[in-house]
Amino acid sequence: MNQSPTAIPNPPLTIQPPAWVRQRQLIDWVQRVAALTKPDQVVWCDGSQEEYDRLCAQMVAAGTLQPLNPAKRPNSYLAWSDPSDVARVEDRTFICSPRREDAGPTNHWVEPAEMRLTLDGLFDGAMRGRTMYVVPFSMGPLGSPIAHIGVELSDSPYVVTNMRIMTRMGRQVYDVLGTDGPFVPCVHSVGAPLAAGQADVAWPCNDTKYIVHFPETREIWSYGSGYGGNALLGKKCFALRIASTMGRDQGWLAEHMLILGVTSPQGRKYHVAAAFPSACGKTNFAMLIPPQALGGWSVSTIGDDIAWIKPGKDGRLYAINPEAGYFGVAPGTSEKTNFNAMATLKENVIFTNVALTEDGDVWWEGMTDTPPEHLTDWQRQPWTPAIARETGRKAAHPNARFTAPAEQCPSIDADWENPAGVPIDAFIFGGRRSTTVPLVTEARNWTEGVYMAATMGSETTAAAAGQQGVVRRDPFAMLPFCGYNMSDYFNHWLKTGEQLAQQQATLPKIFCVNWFRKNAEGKFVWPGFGENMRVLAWMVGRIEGQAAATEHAFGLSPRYDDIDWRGLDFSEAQFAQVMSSSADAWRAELALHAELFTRLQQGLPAALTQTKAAFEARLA
Ligand code: SAT
Ligand code: MN
Repeated sequence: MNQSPTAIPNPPLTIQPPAWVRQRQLIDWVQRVAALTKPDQVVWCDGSQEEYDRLCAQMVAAGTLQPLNPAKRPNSYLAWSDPSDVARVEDRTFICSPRREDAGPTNHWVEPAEMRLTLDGLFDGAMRGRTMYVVPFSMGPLGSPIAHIGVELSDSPYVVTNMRIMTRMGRQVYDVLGTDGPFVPCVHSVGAPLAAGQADVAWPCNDTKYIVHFPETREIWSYGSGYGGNALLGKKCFALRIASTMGRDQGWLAEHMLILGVTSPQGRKYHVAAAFPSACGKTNFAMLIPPQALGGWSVSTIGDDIAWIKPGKDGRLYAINPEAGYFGVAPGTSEKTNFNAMATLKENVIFTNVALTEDGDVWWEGMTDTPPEHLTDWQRQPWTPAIARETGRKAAHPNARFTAPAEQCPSIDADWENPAGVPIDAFIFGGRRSTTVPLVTEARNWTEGVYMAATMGSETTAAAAGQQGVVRRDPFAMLPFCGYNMSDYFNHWLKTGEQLAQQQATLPKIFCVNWFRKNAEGKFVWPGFGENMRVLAWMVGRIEGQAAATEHAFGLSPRYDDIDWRGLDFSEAQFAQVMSSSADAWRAELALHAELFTRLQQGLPAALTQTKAAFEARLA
């Protein structure tokens, strides 16, 4: 009997895992998610160059990617997102622990069963008309004792190609998993199913967005966005939110920190991990080129965004960069501000939301002193400097990004893939503050350092949707990324210090910095970038017990003469400007700390309220 093809009901989707996938639980999970999301097909990614090239070609055909001029930027592409999908959505980010207090007052919480019902509804058929890609990845060098594995199921080829740059992605991950190795399941859909015959758009997404974490079962579900931290689930969702809860349970730290190596002119090498909020210069600091006049310092890059830090047997803390690429902010990046980043971006890059030049290359504000005469801006509109002057329209979105392989960075550290990690000698915490917070302060002890980090404030940036330039408390630069109760997180840091001290270890020093002080005209006073080496050199001097410091109410600071000024015209008066902190300004600041503490209240470690009281007493 003849039946027309349309009358044949769809057979249940067969997911057909390749022979190299042997983890049974994983296969069952893929089957379940496919049954729920109903994609047209399932593709098991192997991470090969052929696969990457094929997906890029497919996205070029679909209008998602534009190939750049191979003579200018070999093997590189430009993506323009939907104008509504350009940054992380903190309001739509949820931590679904069983109890509200486990997520704490700084996270959005929904009861897990309730959230699962919502997600079941959203993901039912969400991948119709699309392909579901199975993306295995390792955060950290494959097989490192500090590394962990995740698998992302996504209906976005943009996500797959970005994940291949940002993580160790591909078939080799299954060898580490074996038949029963643990992995963090991550499900992602752009939330734009296609009906039969419906044409796709260049950047599918949905106005409804959910970025959901279940810390107890270590699961991630992301819906509605194709962008950065919302969609590349190895990054903020796994390597920070889920990993911070793993760290709490297993005695280690997952931090929003760059990691750098710094070698003194005498050839002694130290490692520093530094936390700054998104879009506050972590990538620039990690790739810093020391001024030549300082004579023989060098800086090498281990990571630019995330550090996983585990205590070693010797009582020191060892850090790895769990990522394999940089998802950095393009605007403001130039040969002057970050030469190494520009060199990293020469080839094999995916750019997102930067402008396109007439000769098929990319441009963004700050890349060159003089902008090109004609561009196509990130919203696909013609752009000229005159249009920009008239309308204020930017050629690149302020949160435009590059995705580039870490190994292409000229300053990459020889140990960046060392599975054992690098020993940390100092932590730096920094916010973006036009006023009040001095250029650099050293904590007198671990507890004081934890206090400084916990009470850090920063002006908001374009990295997250919402109002920009408003000061908010951003403890440890982890406000959007801590997967559990912030008070418990502070406690975890205090406990980590106590445990190291018990082993008679030398604890890393803790410093607080602010590169962003402005004068009355609203101009930055501190030159920043490579000149930050001067502050870093002073810190190394402090680690070595060589550099002097004076004590004041909030800790220890260099005097003008304690910093090496060779090759820079920076006066004592300017230094006083970036170091100044009036008692009134600090009283106002302490009132903001008090507000934070009131908000956190439950479980807030007594050591922090005591430290605050001690500061107040010193200030009185
Ligand atoms: O979260 S993103 O990866 O999009 C960028 C950031 O906020 O650091
Ligand atoms: Mn970041």
